[in-house]
Amino acid sequence: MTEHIIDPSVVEAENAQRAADLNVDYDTLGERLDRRGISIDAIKDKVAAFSVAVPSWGVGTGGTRFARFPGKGEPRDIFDKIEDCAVIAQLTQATKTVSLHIPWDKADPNRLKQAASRFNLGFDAMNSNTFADAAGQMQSYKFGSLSAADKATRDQAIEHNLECIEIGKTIGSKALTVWIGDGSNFPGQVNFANQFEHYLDSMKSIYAALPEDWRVYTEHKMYEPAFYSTVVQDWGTNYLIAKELGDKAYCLVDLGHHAPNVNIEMIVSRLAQFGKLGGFHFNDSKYGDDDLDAGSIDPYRLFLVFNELVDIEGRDADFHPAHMLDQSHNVTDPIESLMLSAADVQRAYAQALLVDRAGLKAAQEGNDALAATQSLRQAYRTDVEPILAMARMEQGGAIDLLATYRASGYRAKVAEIRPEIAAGSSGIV
Ligand SMILES: [Mn+2]
Repeated sequence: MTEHIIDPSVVEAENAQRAADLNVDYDTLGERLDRRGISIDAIKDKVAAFSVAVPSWGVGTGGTRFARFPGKGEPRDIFDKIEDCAVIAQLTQATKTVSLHIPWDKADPNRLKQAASRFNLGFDAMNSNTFADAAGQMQSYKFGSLSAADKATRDQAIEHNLECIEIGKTIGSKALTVWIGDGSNFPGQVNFANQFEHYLDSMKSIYAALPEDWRVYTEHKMYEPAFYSTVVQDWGTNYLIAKELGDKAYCLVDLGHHAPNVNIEMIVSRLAQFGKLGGFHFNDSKYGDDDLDAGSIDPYRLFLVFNELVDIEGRDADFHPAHMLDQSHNVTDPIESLMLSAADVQRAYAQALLVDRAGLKAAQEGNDALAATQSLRQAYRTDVEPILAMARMEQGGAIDLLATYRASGYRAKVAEIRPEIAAGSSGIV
């Protein structure tokens, strides 16, 4: 039986205050959608089946290069993090898996499995870390990891990824995500071709150790921490990697890892068309890789990404990209941010499901630009909140995420148990 961290009676009491209004709103929206030939229940069922993974590191306060300001009741270890993830899952009913970062979350794999199964949580992709030095490691990643000039450093980075796969096998993960910070800070510092060749050779060794039913996701990022050149800098290089490695290799798109104003939804379409779109890291940004909450800055872009995903789903029934939130929470309670972000990702999906695909196709083929774009805007402008709230309520989640979480007093309770952490001079990125 699934254990609940928030007493279900709290959720029920909060929902009881809002259920009557929700039923009216749901029926009203149902009638409106019915006029457009859309079954609200069918949309709700798809929304209910949708899940986005929570990254273990997301439940702690992030930080910037300048400072980190920890909140109250910060998780002390991976087991506290799993409990915070369980709260998010209980209230949203939209985050059924947790994604681990090694070595940050290193623990006895059997204990990890037990801890997650108490709350009926599964494990999403494993994330390796060769962008920072772990305590006691022999070689430093200061000048690179999988693409380092030094062979002993590359071997150590490969070995670390193999260890991530081993842990993942025990806890039931089915994928490895690799993001490296390798690159250079000065023109001439590295030879681009040699560096990329080292990277590909290292990735081939990792790929060879993947179990049959696993995938490897490589994640591109334009810049940072390397500020002149980055080895895996864009979707073009990422596609080359996935092609070079083989059928189990896919590209991962992090919404924040692109130049400003880049047409990300088009990248999504291109990668999917050639069978190499593996999944997403959802977040939002204003200027760069800001790791702000998904849908908080440009919700229309998030919708446009999901518009492509629904289009691809319609053409390929076997299309199952991995979804994960990848955010850094500096000024909010991470649990609150992650709950609302999960709901916003669901919202974009629900809105994309409302697009009149036949009408859109006819407008496109008839070169009616305005009718085509209007069919997207009509879907985007529909307030789908009653669909999301109904999907949550029916599964035991909260109609009002924020109000219910705050009424539960969870943060104050864990603050009593978990000791306060001193503010640091720099944070995780
Ligand atoms: Mn990411």
